[in-house]
Amino acid sequence: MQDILFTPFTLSSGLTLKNRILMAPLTRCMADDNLVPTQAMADYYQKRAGTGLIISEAIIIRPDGQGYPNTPGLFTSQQIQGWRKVTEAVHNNGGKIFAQLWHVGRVAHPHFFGGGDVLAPSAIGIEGSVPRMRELTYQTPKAVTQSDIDSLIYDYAKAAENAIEAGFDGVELHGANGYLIDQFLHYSSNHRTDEYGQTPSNMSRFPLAVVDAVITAIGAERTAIRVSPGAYFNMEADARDRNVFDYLLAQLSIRNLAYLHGGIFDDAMEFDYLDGRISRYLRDNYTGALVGVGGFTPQSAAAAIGNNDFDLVAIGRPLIANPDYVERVKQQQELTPYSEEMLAALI
Ligand code: FNR
Ligand code: 8K6
Repeated sequence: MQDILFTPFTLSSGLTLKNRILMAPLTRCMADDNLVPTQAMADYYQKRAGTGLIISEAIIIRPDGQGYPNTPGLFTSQQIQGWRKVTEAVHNNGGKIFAQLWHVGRVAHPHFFGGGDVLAPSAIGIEGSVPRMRELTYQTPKAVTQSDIDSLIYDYAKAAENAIEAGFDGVELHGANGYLIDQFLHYSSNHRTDEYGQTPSNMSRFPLAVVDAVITAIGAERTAIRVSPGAYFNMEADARDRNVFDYLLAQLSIRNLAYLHGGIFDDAMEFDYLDGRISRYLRDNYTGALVGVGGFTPQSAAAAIGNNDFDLVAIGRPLIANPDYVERVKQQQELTPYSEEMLAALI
C-alpha cells in the first residue's frame, strides 16, 4: 500500500533521493552557546539518514536573525566545522541533507545578539514573548533600509556558501512561518511604500533577490525554498496575499529550483483566499518538484503522492518520536506517538 513512499525521486536538480520521505526542518534549540552543532546533534541526524532527504533545523544566517535560545548558526568557522560533523555522519550512513537558512526578522530578540535593532520590512511588531523565555517580550522592529536589505541578501548568499563548505547537499531558504522572508510577502507585515511594498512584484522583490543571490552562489540545483501562502503563525491573514503568492510562484517556477516546500502545521487546514489547502494551491501554481507537509501519516502521505497532490512528503513530529521512522514504516511496525515532552532531549 505504502510502496510509493519507497520509490526513488529525482529532484529538478538531478539529485536522486532514495525514497519520498523527507525529514521536515525541526528547531530543537540544542546547539551550544556559540550556536555550534554538538556531537549529540550529529548522532540525532545520523539516526535519521534513512529518509530520502533530511532538511536541517532552521539555521540562522547571522546574529540578528535569532529569536530562540541555542538555535544553530552558519556564520562562524566553528559553526561550519560543527555542521561538517553532522553532514559527514549523515553521508556516512547513506543519507542526504540540506541546510534550512533562517532569519526570523521581527521575531528576533536583542537578548540573543547583545542588543541592537530587530529588523523587518516595516515597523510592525508582533504580540507576545519568546517561547521558553517568556520574560523576553517582542519589540517593535526597525523597517529595513536599502543598505540593510543589501547586507541581508549578501549574508543569505554567504550562509549558502558556508553550507556547501560544511558539506550540505544544498540549502532550503526558510521563506515560511512568519519569519523575515515571509514578512515581505504578506500585507499585514509589509506596509512599505517603496519598491519592496504595495504590489505583488514589489513585495516579492526581496524574497526573489535572496533566491537569486543564493542561486548565483551555489547553483539553482542546490537551492530550494519553503513558503507559507496561508498566514497561520505570527501573521494576520489578508485575502490580497493571494496575488503576491500567485506572482511569486510563477517567478519561482522559472528558476529550476531543487524543490518547493509548503510551510504549514496541518495540511488539512483550508484558506478561503487560496481556495483550500496549501498543497493544492502550490500544486496548481508551481510547476517543479513539490514537498507536502503537515499532519501526514504513512497512509495519508502515500495516498496524496499516489493522487499526485505532491511529489515528496516531509515528516516532522513523527520523526522526533521515531528516529527509525522509515524502517518502521517499511516493516509495517507500529510508530511511537509524538508528545511535547520529547522536545526536552535529542534521541
Ligand atoms: C517545527 N517546524 C519548523 N518548520 C520550519 O520550517 N523550520 C523549523 O525550524 C521548524 N521547527 C519546528 C520545531 C518543532 C518542534 C515543530 C513541531 C515544528 C514545522 C515542521 O517543519 C512541520 O511543518 C510541522 O511539524 C508539520 O509536520 P508534522 O509534524 O505534522 O509532520
Ligand atoms: C520547540 C522549540 C521552541 C521554538 C521552536 C520554534 C520553531 C518554530 C516553528 C514553527 C512553530 C509553529 C507553531 C504553529 C502552531 C500553529 C497552529 C495552527
